Amino acid sequence: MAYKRQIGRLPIIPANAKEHNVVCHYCIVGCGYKAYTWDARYEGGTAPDENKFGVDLSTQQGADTEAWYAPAMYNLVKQNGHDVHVVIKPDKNCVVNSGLGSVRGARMAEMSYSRARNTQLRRLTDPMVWRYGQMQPTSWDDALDLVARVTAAVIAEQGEDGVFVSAFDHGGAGGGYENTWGTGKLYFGAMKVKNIRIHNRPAYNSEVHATRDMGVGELNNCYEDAELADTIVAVGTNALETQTNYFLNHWVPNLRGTSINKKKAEFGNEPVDRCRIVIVDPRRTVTTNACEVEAGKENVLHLALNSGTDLILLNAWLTYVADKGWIDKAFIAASTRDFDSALAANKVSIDEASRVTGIPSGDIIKAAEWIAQPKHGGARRRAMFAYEKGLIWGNDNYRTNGALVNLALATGNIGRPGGGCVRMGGHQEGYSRPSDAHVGRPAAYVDKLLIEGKGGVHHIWGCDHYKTTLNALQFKQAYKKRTDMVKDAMSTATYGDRSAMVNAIMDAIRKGGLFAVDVDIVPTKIGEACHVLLPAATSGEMNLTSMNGERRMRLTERYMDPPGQAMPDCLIAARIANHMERVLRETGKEQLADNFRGFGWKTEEDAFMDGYHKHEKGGEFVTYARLRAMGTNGFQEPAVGIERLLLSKLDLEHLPQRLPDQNAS
Ligand SMILES: Nc1nc2c(c(=O)[nH]1)N[C@H]1C(S)=C(S)[C@@H](COP(=O)(O)OP(=O)(O)OC[C@H]3O[C@@H](n4cnc5c(=O)[nH]c(N)nc54)[C@H](O)[C@@H]3O)O[C@H]1N2
Ligand SMILES: Nc1nc2c(c(=O)[nH]1)N[C@H]1C(S)=C(S)[C@@H](COP(=O)(O)OP(=O)(O)OC[C@H]3O[C@@H](n4cnc5c(=O)[nH]c(N)nc54)[C@H](O)[C@@H]3O)O[C@H]1N2
Ligand code: SF4
Ligand SMILES: [Mo]
Repeated sequence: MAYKRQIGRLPIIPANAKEHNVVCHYCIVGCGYKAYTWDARYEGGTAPDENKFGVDLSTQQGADTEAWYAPAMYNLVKQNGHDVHVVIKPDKNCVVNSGLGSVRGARMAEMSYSRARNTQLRRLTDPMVWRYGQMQPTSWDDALDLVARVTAAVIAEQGEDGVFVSAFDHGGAGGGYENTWGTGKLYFGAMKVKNIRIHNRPAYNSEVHATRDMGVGELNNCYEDAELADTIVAVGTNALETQTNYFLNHWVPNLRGTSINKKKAEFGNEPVDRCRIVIVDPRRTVTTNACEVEAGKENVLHLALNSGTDLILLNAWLTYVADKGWIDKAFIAASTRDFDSALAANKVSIDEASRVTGIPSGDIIKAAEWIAQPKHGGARRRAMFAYEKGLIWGNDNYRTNGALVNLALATGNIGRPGGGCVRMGGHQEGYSRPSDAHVGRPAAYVDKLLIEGKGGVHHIWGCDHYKTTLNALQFKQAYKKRTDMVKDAMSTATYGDRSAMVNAIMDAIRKGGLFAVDVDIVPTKIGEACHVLLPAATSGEMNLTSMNGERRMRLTERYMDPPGQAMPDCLIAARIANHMERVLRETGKEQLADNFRGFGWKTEEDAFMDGYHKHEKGGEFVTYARLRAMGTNGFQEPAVGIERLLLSKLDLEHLPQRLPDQNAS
């Protein structure tokens, strides 16, 4: 972490500072920011025409002034090789956060690589290889030649199933449509890698299979729906801490009652009730406390269930609201199948639910009333269901997730204003890859296979099993042993003798060793076991597209240089492919080599145009230029109805009319 601010006074942003669109990469919410950069030799002045804010800074500013920034929002960085000041501050005009920052996003500048101010100096600046007993810096060509030769040799002996991969599948830093496409085209296009896992789970599968299998994509509403709901049902989500500005900017106004005019405008004569919230969480979280402060205790129901008992609670609610007739029969008939058998199969009494969950029966019933009892005049109550890791990482999450979707469907709360049954989300999203159908279901349990000694080479992209996998201790023990075998073998060969080196590595692999390559922005724990480290550029050091929890797609514009030789992940993937092609041709494997063509990208924009633009629904309408013009508000995916946002009449031709993509995870 960076605390050395070393500054007594912050420079004034000059009127002619460059302005870049930025989306905070730290979490799913994707708050809009602006990065201002200008030559380090100058600064603006206090006169209105001398500063970016256009106000007289020689006078005291008001309490809510925008003409201000905090030390954490400032740094001195490189841009095209020159020193520039950078200020990254929340964008008041972004509808996601309306100018709010958070303890994470508002430190983006301070958390940038700066040699002048000594921040983030632990960033990887050069490719590193294991050479004579330690990691040593080298060139891209040297490091990638080694990676390609070992990977090709493993494929020759074990086939592509010997190539193990761990890779982000999300947006934001260590992700984005550019980088998921780059890695995806490498492992699912050029190769058909089956032993692949995602950053946060040891297999290549969905976190929320059930909702998808039910035909309900997990990001099916807008942040604005939280302002319109009569009741919010929060299951296993601690939104104040983990989706901060979604909570503050869209839940709180409803909890406070200040979104009432929005509701009236949206729903006309429908009765407007005070927003209530049901929180299902074994712990009393800061979110629960904040809700009580904002909505009043009488409008907050915290159900501190026994952990892992959500399924029975959700089914008891479904049973109860159906018995009471508080269901949306027309919606059920038009949009669902087999409702009666679902109801019969999942019947649970309130008493039984109370016994298992430990929640008093009265509270379970009260919550059911808040969720589904019609409002006065018989109007349907609008409920928004939000869930995250407390449900997703629970045992039996398939059925639990399905039970929550059942309840939302039964009460007619999918695809309606003020409704939704949604993940709150983790990282941003940004999934664009060739088909993963060859992985199959159930997907390989990659970490277990690694523990069991399977695989010859492991490519890791922006994730750290040592810290975040299941059964981490056993994983570390097995992994260290296997990668140490290769390290010891490498020390027996002269580094400059590439074929002797590859032979030594392959000998160790045959005995159970594992060759590991880590692509990250900093040294990681699992990186300590690796033989090659490849330095990635991150958000702001490259142009990067992603979407947030309401499918809002934006472009973060590059505003600074990556450290040293670091490159965007998509270009690292492309260069690995180039080296694979070269090495395979050298050894006469022309056919295999041909698979690695099509990676001539020079920039991340090339990767975007090859991936998202060509392959995603409506992607043909999405370009960097258009995204830049759409600023920090961007548009909500899929790219249909984009005619309202497009720049010229010409753009109106051939509009696609398709449904949302279900690929993102
Ligand atoms: N014990 C425990 N384990 C957990 C969880 C938990 O709550 N407790 N949560 C689970 C969940 S939900 C998640 S999402 C995972 C998170 O686990 P990870 O995804 O492994 O963790 P992150 O910290 O998000 O990022 C991983 C790495 O990405 C690197 N990185 C950042 N930007 C870039 C970039 O632009 N390019 C590249 N190549 N790398 C980059 C960072 O330096 C970091 O080392 O953990 C899971 N595991
Ligand atoms: N500050 C910050 N924000 C982040 C992240 C971060 O690292 N730091 N990471 C991002 C990522 S990748 C993710 S996935 C999200 C995670 O966001 P959340 O899911 O909101 O966070 P968690 O703390 O993992 O879990 C939420 C709640 O689940 C509760 N819980 C535990 N067991 C059960 C249970 O059996 N039933 C129910 N109903 N609840 C239970 C816990 O008490 C906890 O309060 O956060 C994102 N935002
Ligand atoms: S809420 Fe999330 S996206 Fe917004 S500033 Fe905080 S960390 Fe960044
Ligand atoms: Mo996550």
